[in-house]
Amino acid sequence: MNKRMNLMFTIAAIAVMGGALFGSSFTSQMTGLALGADSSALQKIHDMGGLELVMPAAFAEAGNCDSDEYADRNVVEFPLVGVSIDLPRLGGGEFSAMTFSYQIPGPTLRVTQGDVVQMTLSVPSDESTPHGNDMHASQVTAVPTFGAVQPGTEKTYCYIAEVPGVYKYHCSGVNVAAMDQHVLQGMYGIAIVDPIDGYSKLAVEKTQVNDSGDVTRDRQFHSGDALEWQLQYNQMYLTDAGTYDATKMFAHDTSYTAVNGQPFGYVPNEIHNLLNNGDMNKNIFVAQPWNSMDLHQYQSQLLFTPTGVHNRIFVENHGNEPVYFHIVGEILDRVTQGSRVQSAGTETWLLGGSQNMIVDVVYDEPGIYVAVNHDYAAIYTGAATIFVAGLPLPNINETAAAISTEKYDVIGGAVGALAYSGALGNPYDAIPPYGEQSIMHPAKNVHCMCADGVAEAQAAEGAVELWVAIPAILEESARVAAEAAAAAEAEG
Ligand SMILES: [Cu+2]
Repeated sequence: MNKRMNLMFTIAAIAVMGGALFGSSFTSQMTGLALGADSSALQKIHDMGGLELVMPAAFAEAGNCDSDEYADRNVVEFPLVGVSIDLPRLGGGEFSAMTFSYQIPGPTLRVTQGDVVQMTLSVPSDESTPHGNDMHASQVTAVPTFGAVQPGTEKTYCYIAEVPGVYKYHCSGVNVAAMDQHVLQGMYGIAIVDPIDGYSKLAVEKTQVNDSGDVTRDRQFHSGDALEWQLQYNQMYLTDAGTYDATKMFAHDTSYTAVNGQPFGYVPNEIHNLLNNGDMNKNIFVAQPWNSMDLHQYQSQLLFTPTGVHNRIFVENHGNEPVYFHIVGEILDRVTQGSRVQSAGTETWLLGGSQNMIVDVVYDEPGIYVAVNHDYAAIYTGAATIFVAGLPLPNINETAAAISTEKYDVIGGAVGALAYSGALGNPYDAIPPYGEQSIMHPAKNVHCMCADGVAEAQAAEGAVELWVAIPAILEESARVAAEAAAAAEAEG
């Protein structure tokens, strides 16, 4: 059997499985390529009464939330909605997104090792397909726990988060059928399970010249508290119409590489240009694809951090291409998976599909650093994420100082926070929910590949709508300048 036939066989088998379990509901999800092969086998399974008959009845209790085991533990509820919506795509137009709770990625769950997670997935009655949720942080029978939830119904299961680390969760499609489509169109997210005894302190390799003039090791330590980030990688395979393109997926022909649901979602925009002496042609990065305040929550943003601070980055690869995680200009000070350190002082760390890590990094020098998937096809399709450490941009500092007013102290906020996030905030969707050892970001701005309702909820939590704030700051600055000029003229 050649490779192609093997592939066809696998797809046919999955189609049979999905079809047998869920009758005809799966068929709209499968591509013609997948279905053509073996409808007679499908009929045979159907005639047998479906594969569901082979499920042991004991599994009916899987994920039951009434277990005595949970009695004295902290229970964390995690409600999700499986829903299809249209979202904007790079270059204009929209794509047919599938989401958990109207956002890509879905909400991040954060618990402590030993907590009980009570996950409820509900699917609205007008949704065109069932969905399921496979949480990699759980250790429960996959069938029927991760099985499809029909439109108009909901399903709850519980598990103990026993092992610390970062874990993806993802739609399981219609009992595996069309799982590729559901995940690659947006149904994925992460759970962070904090270690029960906390994050360990970070050692960073440095050298120094001692009093005798010898170069010696100067290992520097940072506490386990950190400024935290989340970066989730995935591929997008789209037709021109914005629907899922299975042919491209099988060919590994990536349309875009998304980071937190958006290709090039963390690069400079016109706000930074406005501050950069207002020279809109002098970009500080070559590509500014989401470059207008009219884009609201979809406008690209930057990640701002002070120098000398312990950054903890939770990274997940949701896709089916490897992620060669590298930060241009930096060395990864530590790489951890689960509670085991895998490497320290390393240039790049490789994540296969559905693999994760925690990267600890301290930026020593003020400047621009770019987190990439060091696969050129990935970089140029969206996997470039810009960190700005400290206050390294003199033009912006000068302009920010000039537009600072009593009402909007732009430069004061930035200087006070030792990073531009003190004035512009950090993008909401790049920040995981705060844990016990999180250093607070000075401010957040509204940013996400999400429906307007999610953006409004971020704003209600205090995140800054920069498309509102920046014009107001500029207007106020102009008013103050005009008043000063009028006063000077009156005196003159
Ligand atoms: Cu789904």
